[in-house]
Amino acid sequence: MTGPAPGTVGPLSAVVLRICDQAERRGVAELRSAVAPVRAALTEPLRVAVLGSVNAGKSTLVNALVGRSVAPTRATECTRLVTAYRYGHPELVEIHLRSREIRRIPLTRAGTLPDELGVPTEDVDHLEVMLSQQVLRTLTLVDTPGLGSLNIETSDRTAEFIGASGGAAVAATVDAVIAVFSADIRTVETDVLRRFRATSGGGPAQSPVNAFGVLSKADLLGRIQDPWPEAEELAGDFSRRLSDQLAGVAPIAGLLAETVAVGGFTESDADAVAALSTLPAAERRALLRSGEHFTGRPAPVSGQVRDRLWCRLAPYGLSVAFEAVDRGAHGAAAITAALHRASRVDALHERVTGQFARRADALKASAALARLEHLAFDRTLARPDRLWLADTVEAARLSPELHRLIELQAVIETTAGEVTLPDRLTEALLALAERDDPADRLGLAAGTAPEASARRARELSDDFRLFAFSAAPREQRIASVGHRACQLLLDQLERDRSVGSTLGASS
Ligand SMILES: Nc1nc2c(ncn2[C@@H]2O[C@H](COP(=O)(O)OP(=O)(O)OP(=O)(O)O)[C@@H](O)[C@H]2O)c(=O)[nH]1
Ligand SMILES: [Mg+2]
Repeated sequence: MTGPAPGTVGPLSAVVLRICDQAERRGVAELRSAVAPVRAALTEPLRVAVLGSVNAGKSTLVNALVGRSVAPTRATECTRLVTAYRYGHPELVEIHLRSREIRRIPLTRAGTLPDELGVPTEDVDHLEVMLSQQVLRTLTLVDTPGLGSLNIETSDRTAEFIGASGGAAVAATVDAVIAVFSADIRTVETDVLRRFRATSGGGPAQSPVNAFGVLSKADLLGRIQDPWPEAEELAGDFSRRLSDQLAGVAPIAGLLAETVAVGGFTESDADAVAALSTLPAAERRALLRSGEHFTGRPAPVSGQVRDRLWCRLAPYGLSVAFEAVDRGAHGAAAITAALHRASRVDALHERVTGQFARRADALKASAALARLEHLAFDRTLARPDRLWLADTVEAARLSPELHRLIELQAVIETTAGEVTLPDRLTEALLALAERDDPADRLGLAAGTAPEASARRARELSDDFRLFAFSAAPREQRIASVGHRACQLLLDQLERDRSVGSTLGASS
């Protein structure tokens, strides 16, 4: 199986990987096999699960993110199975059976999942689909069966896979979650999200780092020409109601996003839209009233082509395309650019790259620590091993090496507006938590001399400390994180300096 080279493990994940190595060296078979999946997840790209109710638009969103219409968006056997899309050659489908056997079958000629697997779905644990899409080098996307499905087993598969069902947490291999909503929030979703949060390491007082929401099908809300005011209002409402479980909810037009991402709007589609645009405005509006109107009313484009346009763009996309042509857009590329903007998919990409991919190391390390912590309660392991795990994980959490996880959490709380620091300290905390080079972390130019960096670290450390004196408890806690980050950075600068002088002396 193709995964990233072990060398690409980030510094925080490396700390947790060392705990896994120590666990293996204890030489206890049960402990070793319990820790093996945690270890494996640390050496792979971040695993992000897309979950939500039946028909919410999950698979459409997965396709939009993968950049290929590979996940089925019609009811087939596969929509009832957890399916991970990951980077790998050659492209194929791995059927992971409950018996632990793995069968391999090809994708269809169109490069999609086959409708039938040739194995009863009850025997299948999950599917892993190897694809050569570049985006999967940094993220593995996991499509899940709809929560709240009439078929309880289908729904349970999702809960089990993301580790939200009771004791199965350790089996979970998901580091982060995108929750997809259509028009409402159902209890089953909030339950699963709450349990995911509990098993993935986020404390109740902290904002979620590893989960955000998408209000998909935003194009179906409000006016055809401009669904956004209603979509934003609803997304804002979801965001407030789920603020304990999600770092915000972004409205997007998922179907349009998929069409654009997979290059589904062609030159012949552009010609068809141009031909339809010649119709009077009132007739265009009448066409957009329903699928039957669009394909059935007299128009200078064949019914078959119109059917395809309706399926790929839906009324909102068509209205955007007409408007683009009215404004002089010509050809597939120009209309596609307008559709891309109109889908608001960039908000999703920003979250996926900003919140998830950029913080992959921290998210993976956090998820792995939480999994190890859960193992400490796993009664199938011997008591000494459980105690050892509990102590080792606790010590790691408090270690200077993993302080970055605490800093990151502090940033999330600050940027979510839950804690108010003076702007200069917010900026300083952000740089400390999110950057790598010591000078850069202190807001100084790259290549700044270590002495000047140390001076700045001391100043900043004092600034955080003095602010904490008169701050409210929450702010105090965040400021002390900033203070400790500065102190640890000072230690690092001292160490680097002494290594430098030793090297200087020996050369
Ligand atoms: N208009 C519109 N239709 C959408 C959008 N997203 C999905 N759909 C349609 O909604 C239907 C369901 O979409 P899927 O992506 O299969 O939904 P799902 O959540 O994966 O469904 P299950 O796997 O069966 O639970 C399909 O017909 C999609 O084309 C959207 O943003 N706008
Ligand atoms: Mg689906």
